[in-house]
Amino acid sequence: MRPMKLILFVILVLPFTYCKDDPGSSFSYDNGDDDTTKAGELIWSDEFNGQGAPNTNNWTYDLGDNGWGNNEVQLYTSDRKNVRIEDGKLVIEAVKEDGQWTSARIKTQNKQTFTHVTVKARAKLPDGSGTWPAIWMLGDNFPEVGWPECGEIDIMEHVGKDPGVVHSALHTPSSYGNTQNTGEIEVPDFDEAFHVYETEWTSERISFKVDGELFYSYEPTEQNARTWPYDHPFFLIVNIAMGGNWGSDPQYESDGKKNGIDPALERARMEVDYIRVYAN
Ligand SMILES: [Ca+2]
Repeated sequence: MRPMKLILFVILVLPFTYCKDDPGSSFSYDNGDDDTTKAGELIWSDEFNGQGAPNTNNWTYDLGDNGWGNNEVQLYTSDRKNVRIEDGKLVIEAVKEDGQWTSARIKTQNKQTFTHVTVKARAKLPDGSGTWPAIWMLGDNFPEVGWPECGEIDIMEHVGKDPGVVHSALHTPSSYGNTQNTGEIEVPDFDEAFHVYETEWTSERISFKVDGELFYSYEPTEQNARTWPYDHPFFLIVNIAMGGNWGSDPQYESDGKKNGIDPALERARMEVDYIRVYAN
């Protein structure tokens, strides 16, 4: 290849095609890498600056009202009333209009994916029984292998019917749904203050912290496809579900559905100041 063509190839093509796959390395990610990243180094972030829609370099949408596998009641939209950048924050807001809940679920699928990284998300959560906000990750082979084979990492989940208790969990072929691989921590001012929800994911274990305080760690004694679907890229998801198998509050349910939401609730708002991803 002639030098000028080689330079153009390096500048234009390599950043989009290079995929780090070094088995001797303690970290990898597939969204462009200069091969000099050190543990603890910031490799990607969204600070949610600007106004309007989330950055399309990073985020795309899940849309619709199919219940999302959990009998959830909300309709996911990409409308600014449900998802927007405002005052340096990502705002996801579930809204009730004419009895119908709309909300948003955004994801970095096919845009930004990561393997063996630490994720820190600084967020303030919604209050209200029936809300179910989450910041989480799903294996990018989900379309091919399905769930739970792709693996799931729940960085933060909160159900408003049990206010002030933040949950983190892993879903794997060996334990999923009502998974045994879960931990929780009390965050009494979850809806009034920003806290840093953190997951440290290495090739050996996945640990969960709030404001730096470790409260759960998953480290199977034997790693195999059933216990450890965590050696491939994952994408990020941020959403507020309403009702659903876990979020629904039984005291407000009707017609035998998982639609238990405080009838006095009109809005539920989550704000995310940043999501930062670091090499491990
Ligand atoms: Ca910010």
